[in-house]
Amino acid sequence: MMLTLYAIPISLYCAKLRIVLRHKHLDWEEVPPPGGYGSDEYKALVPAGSLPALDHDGLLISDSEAIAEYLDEAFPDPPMLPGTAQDRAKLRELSRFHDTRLEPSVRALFSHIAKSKHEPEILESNWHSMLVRMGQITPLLPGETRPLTLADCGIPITMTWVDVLADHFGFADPATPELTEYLDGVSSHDAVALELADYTPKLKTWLDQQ
Ligand SMILES: N[C@@H](CCC(=O)N[C@@H](CS)C(=O)NCC(=O)O)C(=O)O
Repeated sequence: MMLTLYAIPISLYCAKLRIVLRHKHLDWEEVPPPGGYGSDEYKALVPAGSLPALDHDGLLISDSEAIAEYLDEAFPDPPMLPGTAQDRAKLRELSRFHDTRLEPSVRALFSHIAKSKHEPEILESNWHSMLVRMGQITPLLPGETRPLTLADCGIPITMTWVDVLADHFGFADPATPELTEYLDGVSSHDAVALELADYTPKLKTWLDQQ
């Protein structure tokens, strides 16, 4: 059995998937996209050219959420979408909100990293849009600590970006008490703690180089 993850170290959605792989105690090989990020060679494998993608014994899957759900079905122990149909629907709601709303609002800040001083008004406006999304995700968060689920793998990585970007742009740390409590809870899982310990210094080094 062979799991190959097409990834680059700094990619947020690749880090999300490493949390799933770690939590399921799976061995995987990580390789950069053949031909480089955005290459035609990689687009022959993944038409959108997006990262991550997973090759499981010849089955190639892209999109982190499709991959995460596949891993949960192919390697069900421990289950990461547990409970009733209702419980799973709420977990998917949180996970999709992260992928389609919160993370893109953070991604919209990336273009300011190298030129933050040149467009302060647009930066402020994008930062505000991100704060709105953070406010909207808060009521979707579980109020109590629970086993790690698929919905808990992207949020700690995105919030690590928010943390280092706040520092980079000189904004106050925007995490709400509810988000902080939630992040403390998910970080108590080894898979999250190990990934954050590996990922955060790499992210900071990358940011310092921009
Ligand atoms: N919804 C996709 C988004 C993946 C994504 O945006 N990946 C970034 C790297 S973190 C990327 O590949 N961006 C370049 C592109 O989409 O062409 C997923 O969950 O896999």
